[in-house]
Amino acid sequence: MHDPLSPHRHDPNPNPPSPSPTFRLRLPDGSERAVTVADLRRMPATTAPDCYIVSTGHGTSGPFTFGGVLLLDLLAAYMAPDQTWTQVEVVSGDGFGARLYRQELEQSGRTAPILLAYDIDGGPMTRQQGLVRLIVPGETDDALKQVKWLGNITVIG
Ligand SMILES: Nc1nc2c(c(=O)[nH]1)N[C@H]1C(S)=C(S)[C@@H](COP(=O)(O)O)O[C@H]1N2
Ligand SMILES: [Mo]
Repeated sequence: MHDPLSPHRHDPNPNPPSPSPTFRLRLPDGSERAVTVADLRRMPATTAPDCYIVSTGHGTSGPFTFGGVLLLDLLAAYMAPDQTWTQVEVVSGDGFGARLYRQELEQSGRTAPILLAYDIDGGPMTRQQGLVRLIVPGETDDALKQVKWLGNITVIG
């Protein structure tokens, strides 16, 4: 099977792999949690305005305002502050993934916030639209980091 994290050109898949937006979070200590949209909505919310999805399949769409949780805030909610980690793998249920390095996450800060998005333009994103979707506002390379339908997030120590 194709490694979801290796470089890929990809025709964007319009079809959610399953009805459920719950995803699994795997931590460096080997523990696993199921994370629901309700869990995300209880965490601090962050908004990313003026986002474009630069699609290889159907051209650029946007601008969109995405709302959700900073990936860094999710990690802070589930990991001890002294936990060592270097990178995060984000993979969808349909086998599409992106790897994010700690430096990229920390440098994007709040100007180009890297989000797990559940809202789009002020309302809830549908599963069809990508719920829960990784949004990397600084990425314009064929939308290869704008992962729809998060299935697993693995934090590497
Ligand atoms: N889960 C998943 N996410 C994905 C893809 C995919 O096939 N599956 N395709 C990517 C690519 S290559 C593009 S261009 C965009 C398309 O996003 P859109 O359908 O919202 O326009 O989604 C990205 N995220
Ligand atoms: Mo793409």
